[in-house]
Amino acid sequence: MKRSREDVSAVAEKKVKREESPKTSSKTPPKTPPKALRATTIRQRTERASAVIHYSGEGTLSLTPHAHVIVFDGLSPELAQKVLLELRDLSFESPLIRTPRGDRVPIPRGQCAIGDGNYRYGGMTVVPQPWTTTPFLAQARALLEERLDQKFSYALINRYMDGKQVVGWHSDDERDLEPGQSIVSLSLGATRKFRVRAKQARDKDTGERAPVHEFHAGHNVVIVMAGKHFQRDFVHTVPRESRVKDVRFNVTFRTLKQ
Ligand SMILES: O=C(O)CCC(=O)C(=O)O
Repeated sequence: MKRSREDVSAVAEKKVKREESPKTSSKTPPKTPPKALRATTIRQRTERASAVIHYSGEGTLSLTPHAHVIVFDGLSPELAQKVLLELRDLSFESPLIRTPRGDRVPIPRGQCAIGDGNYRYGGMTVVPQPWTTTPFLAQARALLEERLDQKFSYALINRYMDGKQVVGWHSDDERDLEPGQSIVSLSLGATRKFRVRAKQARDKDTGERAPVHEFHAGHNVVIVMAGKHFQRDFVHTVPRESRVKDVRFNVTFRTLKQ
């Protein structure tokens, strides 16, 4: 049966209401904005596609008791600018990655890493340079460690030259990462969309298509994927946006297994 736009919005709104109630679990990382993130618009796309729920501003969205998105303004404007300049000077590569069909294709963005150990994904190892290469990024790491009460040993850095460069739907659940730890994403440069949705595209009970939660990944915005089941239960993406003509850098701070 064809669903009207109002029907779908109402369903999505109900879901948002459920998600907006802030969780007080001690598992939620401390020192994060206490307020719940509010949906600003809800857009139904086609009958076949999920509703997209947009969020803006700072706050926490609890998707489940064990999966939260926390958004806040990251660094001082001065430090953000220094980190951006530092990242511009790094050299980036687009290595070949193995697709689910077994082909090997270059990733549609540039990539490099800073850190203390190796990180493997998609059949490749991303060998990092030491933290001393990027002293301002190391300073940013220290501030985020203090704020989120978590140690980060590795920073994967993505460079999107414009809106044609993307990262597809995926979760960061590789063996080399300490399970259940937050992954903290710092955006610098052009604003892009950052989307999250349940891995299971349809609700088990109702058969409804899972909504897509969309956040503005603007300059100096930090988006934390928190909670022990975030990467198990959710996927994320930075989709194509042909209108974006400027470069964006993204740093995801991660905790490697010891
Ligand atoms: O660019 C982003 O915001 C996301 C990057 C990402 O998903 C990743 O590095 O795994």
